[in-house]
Amino acid sequence: MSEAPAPDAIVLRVDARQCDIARPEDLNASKPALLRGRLFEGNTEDRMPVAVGDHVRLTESDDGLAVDEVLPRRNTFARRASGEEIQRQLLATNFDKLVLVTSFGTPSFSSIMADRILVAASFAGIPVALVINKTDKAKRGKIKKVIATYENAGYSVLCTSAEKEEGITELSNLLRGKISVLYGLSGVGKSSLLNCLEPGLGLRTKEVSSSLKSGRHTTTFARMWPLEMGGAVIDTPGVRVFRPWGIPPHELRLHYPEMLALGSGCHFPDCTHRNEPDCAILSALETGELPASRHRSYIEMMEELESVYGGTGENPA
Ligand SMILES: Nc1nc2c(ncn2[C@@H]2O[C@H](COP(=O)(O)OP(=O)(O)O)[C@@H](O)[C@H]2O)c(=O)[nH]1
Ligand SMILES: [Mg+2]
Ligand SMILES: [Zn+2]
Repeated sequence: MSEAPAPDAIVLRVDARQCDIARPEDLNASKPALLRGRLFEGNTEDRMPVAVGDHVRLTESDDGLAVDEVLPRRNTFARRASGEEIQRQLLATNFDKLVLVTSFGTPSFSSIMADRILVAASFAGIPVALVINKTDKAKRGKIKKVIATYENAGYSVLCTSAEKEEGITELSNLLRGKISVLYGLSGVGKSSLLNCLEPGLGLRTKEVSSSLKSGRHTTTFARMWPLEMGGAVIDTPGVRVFRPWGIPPHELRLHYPEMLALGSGCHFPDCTHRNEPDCAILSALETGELPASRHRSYIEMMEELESVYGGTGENPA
């Protein structure tokens, strides 16, 4: 059987044994490609060695295209996979911006969930924007408090309503010309926002979700969609649990921008902001300068990371 190299491509979608790929200059021309068994060999860290956004080397044979090799990644966004083993689940790679979509109403805003994802983006070195959707579902005061918490922490925050078509121009400005990942709980309005943004694209995402609904065991898959205005978005299935991957516990505090700034006032340079004396973070909590929700999510994640990665992670055995 003849086998010849084919031009490198970008992965648009991945399922158990196969993926969809396209040449970077025409992301609309998607083709299926098999995943070679050797991609799985010797990789115990990842549940699935290929992710949306990967640049891959291909070969073409009578069986069609096959992925031979994943080229070096410029970044990876991942979480800890569910299950007994400590494994990484790659969510997307090689992209410019993570757009964390949250909402009021249903589902309601979860600061714990938001903070977990923001920390993971920071750990991956990926710029992030926070979108608060369904602003038509909440009182002004409630929204204002959330905006203040995250703007004061140093994040860029955008309020939208897909229902009232508010904030859509600002959202296009955020996405234009870049590769972005839309990430957040199921039902926050990711697909609806995409519909508002580019009706043609919205139709395609709708088709995808209805076909997946009718499938068996519907594991849903992330998918990259090229945007007419330039750039692309990776629409992701709803997430219910988000456990950060690979963050050494003592580094967690570096991924809360406002705590990093305030923490320079702590007595101990390696203060974990839990019960140390003269802790600037605990003082800021008392005065209300640091919102309780931010410290709460920090403590929760810290305990989780310590139980997974052991101790404070500072003196690995
Ligand atoms: N009231 C209101 N409902 C919205 C808004 N955006 C989306 N929805 C509704 O929320 C539900 C879930 O939206 P969908 O786009 O499928 O969420 P996804 O799972 O994040 O893609 C749908 O019934 C939408 O009509 C909004 O801004 N305001
Ligand atoms: Mg959706
Ligand atoms: Zn401290």
